[in-house]
Amino acid sequence: MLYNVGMKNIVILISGRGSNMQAVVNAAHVQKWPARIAAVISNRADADGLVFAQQHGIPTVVVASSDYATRVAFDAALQSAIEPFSPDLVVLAGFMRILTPQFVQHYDGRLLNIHPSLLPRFKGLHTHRQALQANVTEHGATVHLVTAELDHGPILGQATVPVLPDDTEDTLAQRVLEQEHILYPGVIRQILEGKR
Ligand code: NHR
Ligand code: GAR
Repeated sequence: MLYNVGMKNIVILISGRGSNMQAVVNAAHVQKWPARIAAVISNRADADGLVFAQQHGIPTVVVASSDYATRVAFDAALQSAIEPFSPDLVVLAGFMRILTPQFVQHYDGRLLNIHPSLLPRFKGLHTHRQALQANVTEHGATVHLVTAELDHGPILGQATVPVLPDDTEDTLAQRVLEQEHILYPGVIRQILEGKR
């Protein structure tokens, strides 16, 4: 295809399975977004999501966090890997490394995350366990802009699910994940359409 100047570039960062990345790739294709998934970048060489990206002709890059002694050095390498793709948006999709203020500042306003809880509740890791322990009746996921302070950035969208009496971490995580796959592409599409 000819290079299309109207196309925005999206770079997706993953650490594992990459099902949210797949949902974004599929929505971009099916809904004919004015955007290309320019690259999928993982901090782990064994991330399963890399296979899907390769099968879909998307450039992949591994920047192994284990190769870097400090967060600052890793984030500088990550930024160097991202920059050639001239991203309009950098999308965290199950990306498991806390990012330095320097990195976050560079992508200020262009860096998104999906977090598996109804922020501001249950920040950090093991959010489904946190929700079950707190005995909440509703749980869900949040898309937010990434700021230096973890899971504190401006909220762009949320999806809610019920917590059922027999839920385990796994059943709850699965119910939330199904909603993530609808929520994340929806919010990204709104941003591309200038509605946010
Ligand atoms: N970075 C900043 N600066 N701000 C945010 O809001 C970020 C971020 C990086 C990632 C995703 C986040 C989530 O949605 C995210 C938001 C990783 C950890 C974590 O503790 C916490 C939250 C999130 C991602 N990571 C460990 C670390 O020491 C490593 C854990 C592991 O490798 O398994 O980096 O939940
Ligand atoms: C998703 O539930 C995502 O919200 C969460 O991990 C899962 C990744 O799944 N993200 C975090 O916990 C970030 N710390 P995926 O790799 O299949 O998209």
